Amino acid sequence: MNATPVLQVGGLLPALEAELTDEFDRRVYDQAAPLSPEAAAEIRIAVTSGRTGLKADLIDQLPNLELVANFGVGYDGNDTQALAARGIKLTNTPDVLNACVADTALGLLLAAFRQFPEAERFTRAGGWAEGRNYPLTRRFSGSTIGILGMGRIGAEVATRVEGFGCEVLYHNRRPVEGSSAEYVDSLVELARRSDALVITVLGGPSTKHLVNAEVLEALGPDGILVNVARGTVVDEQALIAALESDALGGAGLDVVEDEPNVPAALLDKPNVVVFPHVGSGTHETRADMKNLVLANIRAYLAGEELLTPVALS
Ligand code: 8YV
Repeated sequence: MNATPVLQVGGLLPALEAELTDEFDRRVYDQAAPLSPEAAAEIRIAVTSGRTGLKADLIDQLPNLELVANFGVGYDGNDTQALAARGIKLTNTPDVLNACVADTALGLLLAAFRQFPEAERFTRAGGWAEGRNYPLTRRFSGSTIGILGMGRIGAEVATRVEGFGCEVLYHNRRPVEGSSAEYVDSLVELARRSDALVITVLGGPSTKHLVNAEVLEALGPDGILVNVARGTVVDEQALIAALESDALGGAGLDVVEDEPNVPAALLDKPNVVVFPHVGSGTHETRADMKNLVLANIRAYLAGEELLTPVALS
């Protein structure tokens, strides 16, 4: 029996590419050499990552596309309207990465409140050996943490910061049943009441620039912004302006708007910490994500229910 063709769109985890090659007929989409109509017609299944995705022009070229398996919980790189219009199914990789992304949020909170990366650079640069003290920073334990997006990852962040004696508030479109954290129905109000605002909402058009100048102003000169979601959620120019005018206390970012290009204005500040989008980047979690992508494809081909379908409206 011939292996099922699977179209890879964008770079993937090497282990996932290897398993796609072993188990399926992996074909790599090359934007510079578009598929012939014959080759395009053979594709029922595509695999991509959250940040690359399938855009409408590619979806249009694939008349028999039935399933897009997305490596990542965020699927904002895909044109979901174009997929929904054709009834094409989409899967993502939720839950398996919650712990690592929440750990990353914790790392950024501690790094930004305490300026740990800058303090370490100070040691390496000889500042300590020269007899100088590193400037005092801000206490994280016991602070008030506002979570924008109390979903699965937000809930894991809440559990962790509670262990540090923090009070947790959150804002969502609707209150979350069973959450012990306090719901705040306005994002500006959440920012005003929080020492740090942690972003864990999905990316995409519905959350674009949700964290704008007004929200940053409400967070205030001692406030810290942490983003482990998507760079698009934050108005980056407003963030830079707030940092430059000391209207915001600091930021810890795992994501920026135009990855991997980090604005120079974010890199030269001791109170800003930028990670290279490593939220889910551990061997264990990436292996779990890979296995979930493959399990969804296998389930689809076996005519079984998808494990983690995305509800497309
Ligand atoms: C990955 C992510 O870095 O799950 C997501 O939405 O952003 C990350 O886990 C990404 O999908 C891999 O390219």
